[in-house]
Amino acid sequence: MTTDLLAPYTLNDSLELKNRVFMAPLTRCMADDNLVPTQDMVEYYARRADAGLIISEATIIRPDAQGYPNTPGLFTSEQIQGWKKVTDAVHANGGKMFAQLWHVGRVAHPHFFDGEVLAPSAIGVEGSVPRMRELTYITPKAATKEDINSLIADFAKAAENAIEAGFDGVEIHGANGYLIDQFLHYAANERTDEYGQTPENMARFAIEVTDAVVNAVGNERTAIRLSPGAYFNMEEDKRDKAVFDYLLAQLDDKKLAYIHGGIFDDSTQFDSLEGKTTSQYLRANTKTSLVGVGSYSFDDAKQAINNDQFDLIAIGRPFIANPDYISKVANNEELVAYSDEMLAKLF
Ligand code: FNR
Ligand code: 8K6
Repeated sequence: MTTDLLAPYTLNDSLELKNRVFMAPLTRCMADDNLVPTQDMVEYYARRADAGLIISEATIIRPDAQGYPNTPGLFTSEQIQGWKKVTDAVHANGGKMFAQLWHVGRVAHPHFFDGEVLAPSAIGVEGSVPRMRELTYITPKAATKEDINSLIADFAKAAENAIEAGFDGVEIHGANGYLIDQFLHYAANERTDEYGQTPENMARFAIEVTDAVVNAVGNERTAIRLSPGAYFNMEEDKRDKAVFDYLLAQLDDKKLAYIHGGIFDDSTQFDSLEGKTTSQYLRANTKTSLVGVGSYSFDDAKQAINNDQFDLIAIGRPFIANPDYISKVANNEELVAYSDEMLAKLF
């Protein structure tokens, strides 16, 4: 029997979804200068409420989490009220929405805030901020134990704020070379304390953040995105796999809503994952509901789910190009092709 991706689906007996197609988190850099969601953002998300679950664009947990212009936040009451308008509009259209909680770590830039750039270790990235190429990345400060405790507390606080803002849950952004991912890869983590050197230690920050968020909002409302293969602002290292093996085994006990791969093209095979793709590796190492992503067409996603490669699919760029993605694929209508120029405005 083939699975109908567009039929209602109950995730973990707790979250009723209209279908198995998520809108992937997509940074748009369109919040106002106080990092508050705008009316255009309300309408942009409301137009996409036919997705089974919308995952918000990555949303910063506190000021020093910022690495790109006008990315929204979830740490002021104004930002919470702004997001409430978004979630109300999505709910009014019958949709559901999780907030993606973000700290960019060493990819932050002090242009955006007063203070230091924090990361696991004082290892910088090459290059400069997208859209603001004059801002060259700086060498971060290795977070102290006190910094780490405050980061964990601020992830939990942002999760609470997300629920206050009307989100149905949160996805911890543990992927794509940002703060949590920096702890998980040897290329960015040279710590010699209990957060470095061994898989158990390198997974500790991700686990502590997850535990704090679960404690704040509940396991069924907590998900995490992970990039076991390094591909964005990160160098691959064959030792990384043992860190993810350990982390995934620990996460399984927490009964999270889902695990979501972080990758642009899921046909990418990683040497560090013994030649596996992101979804192949994750499927083999977690029992948690798995969301696949990365350059999938609807038909390819259907086939992958029918082959039991993952349970749900997240669609990114096609959802930018087609606000009515779900009705188009349901009716076999042709999709508008995505192009980078579409990032210039919300529609
Ligand atoms: C992204 N992606 C991304 N990922 C994430 O975890 N948080 C984010 O905020 C963003 N922002 C973002 C912006 C833009 C413009 C693009 C194109 C991508 C990655 C995204 O969620 C997804 O993994 C990829 O786009 C691959 O899926 P598609 O687009 O091939 O379906
Ligand atoms: C849209 C501007 C703000 C940037 C937000 C960060 C999200 C990433 C945007 C796309 C970057 C593409 C990088 C793809 C790397 C693939 C390497 C194989």
